Amino acid sequence: MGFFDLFKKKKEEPAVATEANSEEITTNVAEGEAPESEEVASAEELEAERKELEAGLEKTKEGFFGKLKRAIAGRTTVDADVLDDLEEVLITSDVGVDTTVKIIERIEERVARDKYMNTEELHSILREEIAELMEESHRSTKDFGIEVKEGMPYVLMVVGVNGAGKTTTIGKLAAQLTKAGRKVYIGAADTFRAAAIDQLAVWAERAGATMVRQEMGSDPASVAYDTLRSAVANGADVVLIDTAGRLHNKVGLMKELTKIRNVMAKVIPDAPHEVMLVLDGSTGQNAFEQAKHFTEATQVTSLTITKLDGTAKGGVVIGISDKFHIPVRYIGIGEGIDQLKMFDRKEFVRAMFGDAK
Ligand SMILES: Nc1nc2c(ncn2[C@@H]2O[C@H](COP(=O)(O)OP(=O)(O)OP(=O)(O)O)[C@@H](O)[C@H]2O)c(=O)[nH]1
Ligand SMILES: [Mg+2]
Repeated sequence: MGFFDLFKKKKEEPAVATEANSEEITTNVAEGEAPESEEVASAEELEAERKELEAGLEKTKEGFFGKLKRAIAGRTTVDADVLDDLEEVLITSDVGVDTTVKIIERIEERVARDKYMNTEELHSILREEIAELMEESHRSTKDFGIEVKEGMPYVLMVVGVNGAGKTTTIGKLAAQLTKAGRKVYIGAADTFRAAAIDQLAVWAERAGATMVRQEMGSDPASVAYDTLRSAVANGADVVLIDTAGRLHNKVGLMKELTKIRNVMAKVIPDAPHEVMLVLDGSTGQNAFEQAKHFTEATQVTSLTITKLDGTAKGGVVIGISDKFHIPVRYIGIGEGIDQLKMFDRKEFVRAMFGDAK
């Protein structure tokens, strides 16, 4: 659940025909009679959100804290041995070597400055340093963090390897946006296999979004073009473009993504407004490799890390965000439609460390 539950009345507008090969599927969503104004999340809702996030990150928290606890058991002050052990804890929690070194150096500086630091203080300093390393990505919780533009659809292209969770993330995101009263178009530009298009169609229907599709095997750029044309003609607020993740060869990937971007810019000159790389958090270090691969192939402007439920490798969120200087926009903590969360670095750290004492 998002922080805001907005059920604005969906506007009825006539569908405008898409290009020759495309088929447009609009789902009629049940129209809610809901308040027009934003509802501020209540304390109970906030608490429920926190509990859900904590549950989703439980394995990472257990792994990290279990190791940290063992590392500092019986020690009272933060000395070189404790720092060595902390370094190992961070690395084995998938934070990544570079970010671990950065964190250790910062703590060393503070120990040198403050002369004495007990192991309890270490917790609160770790929280501070970790939160600071990650970039804040959302200015507002309105529209699930998407900065919808007036008069032009906001175009978000989703990239990532096979199985990372792109289609699922698009479905969840579309659901949050339609719930916020936004008109959402989804482009099935992963034309690699029929099942991929059908899977997206199921999500689009659940979310109450309109999907634009072509035959399996057709040109992804052509699907993206048609989706944008149709979205503009029908006054959509947000366009989500699904892409195939099978092009492991960098040159091929670069060509494909560049082609899709270029045709979209023909319809909306500054599109795509966001290129979101979806990474499977449970792959740990592999997610770093994928981030490297994709950032070299195209300009990636945001990240979503999925499957953080069921893995102790959630430390990747910290390391990837720091290493690539790309903000994490969302995290996936389950397969359910409402199990995509807006990433908030303070809430993330809070879920990992618990409330400050
Ligand atoms: N537990 C869990 N599973 C997830 C999450 N996100 C996605 N999945 C699952 O991961 C699997 C792959 O997700 P897809 O969305 O199909 O991945 P994709 O990137 O579109 O894959 P391709 O279309 O094959 O490139 C599905 O079984 C999803 O249900 C998550 O946050 N948590
Ligand atoms: Mg997919």
